[in-house]
Amino acid sequence: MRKQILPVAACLLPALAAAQQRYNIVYIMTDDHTAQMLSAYDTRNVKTPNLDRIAADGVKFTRSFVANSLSGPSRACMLTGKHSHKNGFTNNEHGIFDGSQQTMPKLLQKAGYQTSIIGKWHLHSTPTGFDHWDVLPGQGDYYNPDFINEKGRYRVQGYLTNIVTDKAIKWLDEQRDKSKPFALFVHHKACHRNWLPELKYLHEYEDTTFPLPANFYDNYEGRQAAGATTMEVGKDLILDYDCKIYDPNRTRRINQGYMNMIGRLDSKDRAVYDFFHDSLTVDFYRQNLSGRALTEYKFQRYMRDYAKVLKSLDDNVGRLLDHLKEQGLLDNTLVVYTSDQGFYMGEHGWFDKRFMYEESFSTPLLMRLPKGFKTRGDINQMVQNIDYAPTFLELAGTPIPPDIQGVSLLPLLKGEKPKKWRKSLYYHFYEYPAEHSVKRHYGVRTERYKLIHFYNDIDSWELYDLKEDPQEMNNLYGKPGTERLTRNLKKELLRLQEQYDDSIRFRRQ
Ligand SMILES: [Ca+2]
Repeated sequence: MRKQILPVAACLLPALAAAQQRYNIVYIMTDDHTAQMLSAYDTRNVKTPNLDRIAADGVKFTRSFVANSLSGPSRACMLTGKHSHKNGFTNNEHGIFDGSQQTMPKLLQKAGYQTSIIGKWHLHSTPTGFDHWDVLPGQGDYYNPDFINEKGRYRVQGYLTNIVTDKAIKWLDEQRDKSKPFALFVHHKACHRNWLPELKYLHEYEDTTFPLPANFYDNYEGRQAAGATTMEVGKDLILDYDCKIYDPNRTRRINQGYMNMIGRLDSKDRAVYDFFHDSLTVDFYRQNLSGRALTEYKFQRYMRDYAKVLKSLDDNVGRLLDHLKEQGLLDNTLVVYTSDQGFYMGEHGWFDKRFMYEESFSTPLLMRLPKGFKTRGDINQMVQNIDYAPTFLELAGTPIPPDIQGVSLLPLLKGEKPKKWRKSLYYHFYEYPAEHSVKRHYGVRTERYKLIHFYNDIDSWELYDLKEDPQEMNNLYGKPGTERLTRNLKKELLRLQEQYDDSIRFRRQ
């Protein structure tokens, strides 16, 4: 039989068509952005209209969690689809991410994707698995930040959140190979401590008085680990470093780290910054605050600065969405918005994260789906950041390696109702002794209950009924009537520790 000879153009067409049909991924991850400060989740504090657009046009995960509520470890879980003990990056203080291991960006590259990461990295080793990387050294700076790429370290003038978005847009427009599908990771420093706002937003929210959470004056009764921390708004937020209050005459020693950060501003911008904060400081000393009045003053400063930083972030997410639309990319792209974990906005009297309590165990997760995915609204199944890697791999049409511990969310995005969806989540936090003194702990969360074991230099269990006690104030562990529930949760915890092959386990008594 004679072979049919196709014209050259026709031979190329299927390949071209296949490339065009493959979905792109734009993954936007912020730092310490919590659902209480995202109006698609919670309307009490701020409006985030651009983030809300992602939810309105797509889906909002209402039970979205991390595996380890801390920057580097959380990022490592996301990149590998594995819990901390498997990817090896358990804590920020002693961890260096082993970039030679299997990661989702590397697997996407193998599948023909072009990969790029811009912004915060915080895994200490050089990024691997990215065709293009342009990242912050360590935590990075809000003002006139330094970046590191393959050529070395350099400084960029401007406000970090704007610069990260500029770089993402530039990569999309000018630097990528447009014949390939892409995965772009846009990692913001916003809204990380110490919340330095874009100068144009210095005055935003200054007339807003944010409501105190109901458990702001928590006394930590029955919760030994919660009472041992150093992350209280009243005691532990630092007046100059965090609240930007300092003696206008500069006669007192000011935190050097803070001075270095604002010292990056050029003299004109520095004058604008100082003018605002000097007047704030004069007003602060005039009030002569103490006790609860001082604590609540710090709370308002914290909330306002966080909200200001968030405003620039929301603007920039809107700018990136608009750009994707203008370039005709939205129909073929999964846009993901998440944070590396949640955060306390005064709940339990705290700022920061780390605990397996809901505010910091949770993380916002919004997705705008490519054309053809009809699912909209809330997705209520329990999901975790180890699920992102398998989701992206399945979306890219490439196999999910069996050692990945997360589960692809694609069936949920397709509107399927999987009968065997997970019924419980595993969590493990390691960074202790360390800043904020949150004890090591692991735990299990089911739809309704949570069991946590704090260990290392403590042996303390906590049990919560999330339906009756969503703020986790009433530790039920050891209370009469909870014996069977506790037994079942311990069994489930052990099952998860075995399933995920975590060698640090409790011994069943
Ligand atoms: Ca973080």
